[in-house]
Formats: sequence, C-alpha cells, structure tokens
Amino acid sequence: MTSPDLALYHYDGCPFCTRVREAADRLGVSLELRDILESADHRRELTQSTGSQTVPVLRIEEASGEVRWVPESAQIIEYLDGRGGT
Ligand SMILES: N[C@@H](CCC(=O)N[C@@H](CS)C(=O)NCC(=O)O)C(=O)O
Repeated sequence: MTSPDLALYHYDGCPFCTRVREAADRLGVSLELRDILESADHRRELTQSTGSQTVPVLRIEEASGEVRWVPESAQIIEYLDGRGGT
C-alpha cells in the first residue's frame, strides 16, 4: 500500500504546532513542514483551502490524488497515531 503524502502547515512558536510536530517525531511519522510565516505560497494555499490562517493543519494527499485538509491539533495527532511508523 502506498502511503499518503503528509504536509503540516505550521509555524515556529505556535504551541499547538509544536505538539503535533512532537507527536509525529514520537510516532515515527514523516511530515513535510510548510511554515506559513516563511512562505507566502504556503500561507496562500492554506487560506484558499481552509478559509483561515489558523494552524496547525495537516494536508493529506492520497496516492489516488485525493486531498484532505485536517485542522485541529487533537484531530491531527489522532490521525498520526493511526499511521504510526509510516
Ligand atoms: N484548537 C486549535 C487551536 C489552533 C490555534 O489557536 N492556532 C493559533 C497559533 S498557535 C493560530 O493559528 N492563531 C491565528 C489564527 O487563528 O488566525 C488546535 O488545537 O489546533
């Protein structure tokens, strides 16, 4: 089975983002980190897709090309928990 591509929209200094990054490390899940304060492109993608600039948000791209956006640190960690080790 092919793993989905995971990208975390975040920024340093956001405690909810830190919680998600630490959970990903602990669970051994690889995330591409997209800092919305360092990249106007990432900020625009986030705003266009979710309607706000609140982070963290996880972008999940399945092998089929289907894309889902998961807001809320607790929901993201729950998702990562289910993927542990991938
Ligand atoms: N309940 C959310 C809270 C997220 C949150 O408050 N994020 C802050 C940064 S730590 C934020 O993006 N604030 C700016 C905004 O909402 O526009 C979660 O657990 O993810």
